[in-house]
Amino acid sequence: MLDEKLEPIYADVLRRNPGEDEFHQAVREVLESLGAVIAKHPRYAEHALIERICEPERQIIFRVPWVTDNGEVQINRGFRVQFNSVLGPFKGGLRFHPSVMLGTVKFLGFEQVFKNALTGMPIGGGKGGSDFDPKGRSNGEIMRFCQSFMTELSRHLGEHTDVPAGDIGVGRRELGYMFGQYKRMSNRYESGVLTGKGLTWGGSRVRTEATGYGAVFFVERALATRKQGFAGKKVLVSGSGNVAIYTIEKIHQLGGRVIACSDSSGYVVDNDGIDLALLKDIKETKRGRISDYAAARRASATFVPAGRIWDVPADIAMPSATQNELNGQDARTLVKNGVIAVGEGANMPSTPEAVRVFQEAGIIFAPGKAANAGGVATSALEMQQNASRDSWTFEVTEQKLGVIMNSIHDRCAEVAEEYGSPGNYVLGANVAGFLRVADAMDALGVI
Ligand code: NDP
Ligand code: 2IT
Repeated sequence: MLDEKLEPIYADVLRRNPGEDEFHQAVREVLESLGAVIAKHPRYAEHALIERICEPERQIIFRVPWVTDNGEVQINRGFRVQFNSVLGPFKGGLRFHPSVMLGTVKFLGFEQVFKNALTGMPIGGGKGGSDFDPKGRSNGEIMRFCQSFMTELSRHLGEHTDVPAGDIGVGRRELGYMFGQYKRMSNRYESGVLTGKGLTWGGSRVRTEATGYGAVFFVERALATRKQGFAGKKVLVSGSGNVAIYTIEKIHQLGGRVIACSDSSGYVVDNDGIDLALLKDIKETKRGRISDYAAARRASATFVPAGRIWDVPADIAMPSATQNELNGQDARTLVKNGVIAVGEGANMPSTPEAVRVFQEAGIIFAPGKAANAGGVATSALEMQQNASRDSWTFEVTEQKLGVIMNSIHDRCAEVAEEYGSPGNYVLGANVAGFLRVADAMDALGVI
């Protein structure tokens, strides 16, 4: 429910951003949490502070022309939404997927503002990407696309201005091509302009693993509040990309068993537990499909084309693919099958109805902007290492990630309690993130 003072603000967001359903959804979720804030501290409803937070500082849309291996000219659209820089340079990933449109990038940028605030680190929020579809493209085509994309985007970036990283469809390879082009154009070795870099060219250890590991650390800490843990638990992890793979890795290290994962063509169930070395080989090295996994593990695995992974009975679910991939019906199925915790590795993977079902069932629900913040937090650690020309060991970096995730968890829990809803990590994350951004905005005048 929206507080009546917030209703006109939301109506204005709908009016100013027509057709951007995902952005509306993300804003509404945060506004629903802010009723409790303005009831306690009415000053946050003044000076159009909330309205300003809902409006991006800058939105950039550009043409990305490139040439296929066959010599055909293609046109894609590039985006960068620089949402809020009150806490530091704009920071957030780039997504290459055919579904990307302005509303997608705006929803992700808006989430990123609060997520980055929750990390406690000096980073603002932004997001970018393109409707380019990397599937089936050669290395040469990916490189030419990335170079053209960066040629235009570069004029808006800088280590003190805006610092992109990866997201769906953008990993080490794409970041390499983009960093190479930025370096040529700027004639500077400006390591801090991108994060998620390779270890030989300014990257940080643990950045590859960070989002998945961090999500598992958050859920492990939440489970501990109920005297539980991952050990011995059966887990579903949707997706099989960067976040999913390292979620599975950390769950296995903690003694849990991931029995199913997926991609956009369907899911696999492997009752012996997902063979991670095989999954990495198929997904990271061969860039294959999840059905290839089932074909290689005939004895224990089955492939279910186009089905719902959430139908598989399990103790814990970690949606780690994409937005709105888990709906109200899926949530009811999970609850009926006895799920005790849901941790979002992806951004906004549960629909509002699904979130309600989890909350009414009283299970642990860890929202993406808190649970998946380990990725961007480790990006901020990469920026620290770049600024000091230093490079830390895996152990030191992972330990820092663990400390950050515990502190995000504890801050969300503390704020949820303070605002009258103990255990409500959605409220805790939205309010804790909002307060940090709002206080800084207020201090800097009307910006
Ligand atoms: P990847 O591109 O590495 O993997 C994405 C996975 O999700 C693939 O298995 C892909 O399947 C699946 N997927 C993507 N889109 C869809 C769709 N529309 N329907 C069904 N499946 C889909 O991306 P990441 O692992 O990096 O990102 C996953 C999620 O985590 C996203 O929500 C992202 O915003 C979020 N995130 C990522 C962070 C990071 O550091 N990378 C940090 C925080 C959040 P297929 O290959 O078939 O397309
Ligand atoms: O959604 C996210 O937090 C990311 N894709 C990572 C952003 C980053 O800058 O590391």
